Amino acid sequence: MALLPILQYPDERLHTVAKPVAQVDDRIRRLVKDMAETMYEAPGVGLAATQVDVHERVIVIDVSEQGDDLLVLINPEITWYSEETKVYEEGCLSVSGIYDKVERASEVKVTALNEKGERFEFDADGLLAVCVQHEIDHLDGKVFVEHLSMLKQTRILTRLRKQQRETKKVDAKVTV
Ligand code: K1U
Ligand code: ZN
Repeated sequence: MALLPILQYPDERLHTVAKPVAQVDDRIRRLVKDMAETMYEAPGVGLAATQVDVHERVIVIDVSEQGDDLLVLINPEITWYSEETKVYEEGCLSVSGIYDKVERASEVKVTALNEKGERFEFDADGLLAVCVQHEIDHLDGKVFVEHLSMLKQTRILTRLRKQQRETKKVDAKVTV
């Protein structure tokens, strides 16, 4: 297994639209294992393949308290959104240190393939519904901050660019 580097916003590659998986084979199962290891180590409750620079429609999620209930979604599709919405304070492993409120459908119905390539369906609410919508946004090249106002997006970009400049300076000092 391997830990995969996670792309950091505003990396342009986060805006790539992922392609459907043509065949669920050992290559995809290896990607799923590496993504799960990367998500648990981060730690996070979800990860989309886009975030590790693989532009295929694969997601891993674990919203359980013990972190022992991995959900693998290959070629996921949301087939129904509730009219009722809910605001949740979201974070993102590709947007370090930024949390903000996003309004999304409070319940969704989802269809996807599992690691064996079998289709399954489920209903999601609560954090699972938020997470599925957040991760499918990643596969469509959208990062959660793009749900926020332009003013907030500008402030976030300024903060992240400053953080990234400072990290580069520290890295340069360490290598000297
Ligand atoms: O897609 C990602 O970057 C993962 C993201 C998923 C997510 C979280 C919350 C709302 C919407 C989507 C994260 O996992 S951010 C980290 C996080 O929420 C968390 C970390 C440790 C324990 C519990 C939660
Ligand atoms: Zn994210």
